[in-house]
Amino acid sequence: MKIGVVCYPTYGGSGVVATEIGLGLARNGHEIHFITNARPARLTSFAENVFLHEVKPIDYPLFEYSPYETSLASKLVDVIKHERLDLLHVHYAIPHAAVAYMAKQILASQGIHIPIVTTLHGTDITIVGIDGSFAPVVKFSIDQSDGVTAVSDFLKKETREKLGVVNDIRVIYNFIDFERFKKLNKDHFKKAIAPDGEKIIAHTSNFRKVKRAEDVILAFEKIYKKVPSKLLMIGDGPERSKLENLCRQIGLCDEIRFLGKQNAVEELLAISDLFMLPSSNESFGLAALEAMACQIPVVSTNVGGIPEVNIHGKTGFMCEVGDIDAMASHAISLLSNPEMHEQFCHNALTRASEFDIDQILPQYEAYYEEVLQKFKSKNLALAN
Ligand code: GMT
Repeated sequence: MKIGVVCYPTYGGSGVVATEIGLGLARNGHEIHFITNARPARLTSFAENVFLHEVKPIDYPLFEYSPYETSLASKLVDVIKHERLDLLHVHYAIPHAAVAYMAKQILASQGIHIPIVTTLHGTDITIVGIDGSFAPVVKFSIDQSDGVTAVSDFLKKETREKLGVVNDIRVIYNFIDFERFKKLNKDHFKKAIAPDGEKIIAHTSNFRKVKRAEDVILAFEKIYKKVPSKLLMIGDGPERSKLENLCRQIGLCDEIRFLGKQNAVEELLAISDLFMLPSSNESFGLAALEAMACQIPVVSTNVGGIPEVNIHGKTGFMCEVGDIDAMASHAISLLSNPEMHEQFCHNALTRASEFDIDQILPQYEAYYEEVLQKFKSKNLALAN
């Protein structure tokens, strides 16, 4: 199949998932065309069957903001027509589902018909999508997609309830590539960060408000009093300077390291003993799954799709949003009980194996086939 993939090229979860699906499909022999405004962060080297088409919006003095949607729609028309794509898969509904719909209509006027699959990732529904300034367009474009997937049951329900979407939604979970995310021996690296055998706690995110990364620091303040430990804050985003100030206020700058955006997250996870995800909402929690694949237990909140990934009392613990005492107390018990910790590490890996890319990728391939068949039958019926 020749498949177009539209996504955000950044370090965010949706871009990562989109890129990994594309690369996996290319390995399976499909021809993949990424259509994005920059090279996706995870598209690091040349891959056979993979093509990149960059969208470059034009600058004109009249525009306060260059109309990216118009440039993307035009690029989609061009790529779909000239590369003869069979299907277009857009990740993150805003604005991709609406732009895909526009491109599809333009192409239909030229006798070219292509089905659109939209994958919902989370904030495109839960935060941005339900905002009144976006909702009608988001709902319409999801309902007009030929196939819709969501990364968790939670997100499927939320899309129905909060946006009133009536289109069928298939849940296809996010996944993990065990070639990359696995327990690695990085003892020399661990020694550099924790020279006296301190425990290492990790948090990865884009430091947006929804991640509540300050709760990681406040919980760490409590953990540190009981267990000699270090905290790794991986990633970057709008809340970072506030977080750094908080570390200064509590006097733990030497114990908390801000590492910025990292390509090889797995190397940092390899030296960690615990992962914390205190988000106020999370449609899936890919960062937690990546930690679990590296055999790290997770202390998280119990919101959104997280309970579909982290199992309370087995692979980690879940707490109410903002319950810093509970997060700290679960972390302390895990870090100070080696037998329990070892059992949880084992359970984390077992659970993560259920999300192996080799199990999930065929679900996308089967779904594409299903959507294509339905699309062809519908077009045939319309033509007769
Ligand atoms: O977490 C973010 O803010 C980034 C966002 C994205 O779309 O890039 O992540 C969402 O999609 C990920 C991949 O499907 C999910 O694992 C995250 O849970 C989800 N984030 C939220 O729902 C807050």
